[in-house]
Amino acid sequence: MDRISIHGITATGFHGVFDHEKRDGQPFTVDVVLHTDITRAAYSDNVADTVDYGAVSELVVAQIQDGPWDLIEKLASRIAEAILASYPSVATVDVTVHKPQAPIPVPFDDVTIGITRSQRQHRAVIALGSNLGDSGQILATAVSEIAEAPEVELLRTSPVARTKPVGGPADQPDFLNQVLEVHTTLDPHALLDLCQRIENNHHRTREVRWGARTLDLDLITFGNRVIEDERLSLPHPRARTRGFVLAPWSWMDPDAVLDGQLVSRLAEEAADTPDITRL
Ligand code: PH2
Ligand code: MG
Ligand code: MG
Repeated sequence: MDRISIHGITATGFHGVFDHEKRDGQPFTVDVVLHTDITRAAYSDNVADTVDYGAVSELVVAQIQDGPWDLIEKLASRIAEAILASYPSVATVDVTVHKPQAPIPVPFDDVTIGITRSQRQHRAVIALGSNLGDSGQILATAVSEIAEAPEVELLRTSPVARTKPVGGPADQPDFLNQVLEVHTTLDPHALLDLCQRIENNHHRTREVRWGARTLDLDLITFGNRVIEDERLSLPHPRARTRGFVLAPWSWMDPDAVLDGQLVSRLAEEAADTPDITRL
């Protein structure tokens, strides 16, 4: 992972256990190291593709001026949380808070707290389908595109399934289907955005519901999250009856559970499962 470091951000704060510290204030100095992938910015030369160190510095100063808190542990933790919340592309942040004028009754140079905090990882299941073009190649490319996203870590991939079309126009070719499990620091809607960007890379058009498609990426589960909005229903409302999702999912993860039921059991019960071939 690449790093953006800012050293010596200084402001007056009022943190401390003693009353005189909360009354008089003193200088606090902060160093931050942002662990983030700068590949896209290096290519585009566009500040919108990276983390603006000026904005981060202002955010740090705002945290120094907030409170007051008794402990610099608390200040360091608030700074880390604020940076991770504002910048999803920062995977990990190191924060050091210096309090060089702390009330320590012996000669000393500096006292610091150093912490490292990371984005919370969520586990998500994504289903892929294709029945137009070179579907095997399209699925393989889509898997690498998902894996290459800096906020996504590919955990497991299922074998590919050849499946009969379920629903939609009658004369469609067979599908290839596959299921992935990922760790991601993205929220569900941002993961959906990523999936739709990858679909669009493969010239996916959305004319016919359940019609033939070069690539379909469906978010099946996102941790235990239950979501029902205009863009997203989680867990995917049709996954529990679709052998073309359940069968490859159960091959990848025999212990997987959906809605309190074993995915392998649901796969056995799905109407389209008998026509599925494992490639
Ligand atoms: N996707 C659909 C509708 N029908 N049938 C199969 N076999 N595989 C799919 O991926 C599929 C489908 C809607 O996305
Ligand atoms: Mg679909
Ligand atoms: Mg879809």
